[in-house]
Amino acid sequence: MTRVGIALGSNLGDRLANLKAACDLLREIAIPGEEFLQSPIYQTEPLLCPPGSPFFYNSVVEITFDGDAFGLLELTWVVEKKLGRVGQAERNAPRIVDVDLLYFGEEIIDTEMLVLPHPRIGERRFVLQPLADIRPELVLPGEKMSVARMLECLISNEPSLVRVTSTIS
Ligand code: PH2
Ligand code: MG
Ligand code: MG
Repeated sequence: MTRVGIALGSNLGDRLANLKAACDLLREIAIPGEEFLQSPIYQTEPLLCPPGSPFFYNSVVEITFDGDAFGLLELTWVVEKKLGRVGQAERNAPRIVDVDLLYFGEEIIDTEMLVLPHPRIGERRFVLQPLADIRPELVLPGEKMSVARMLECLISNEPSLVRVTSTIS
């Protein structure tokens, strides 16, 4: 059994409902009775998205999962599909939901399909802030600093995030 961090984002349709629905599906994947951590939801400015993209709602959850990282990766695709996400040609085009693995326990994975910990955690306030809300003391595999410290050290042009709710559900 492994503690796993997962980032959720939505910038299409009812963003709050989309994040809640994703969270409900992740509850079905998580081991029942184990702690299900969920950050507040933030409204965030699109980063490296096509011009005119809507603002995102972002949050992070941490669950306990029984299985391997690639199995969980496939389940995240199932969640995205169930909520109606369709493949788009344009990079970072608006999406109903984006479910990204951030870390899988202590594992370091570097394959074409999956890189963990997620290589851009340290650059993204829309990930670091909600992650620091739920796991400030966490030191990601391969890192020296805690997540809270990474957030303090973040140099980013992203404007500060606007908190929309205190938890997802
Ligand atoms: N996701 C991206 C690219 N840019 N910007 C924000 N604010 N939030 C996201 O979730 C996001 C992004 C790629 O998945
Ligand atoms: Mg993403
Ligand atoms: Mg993704």
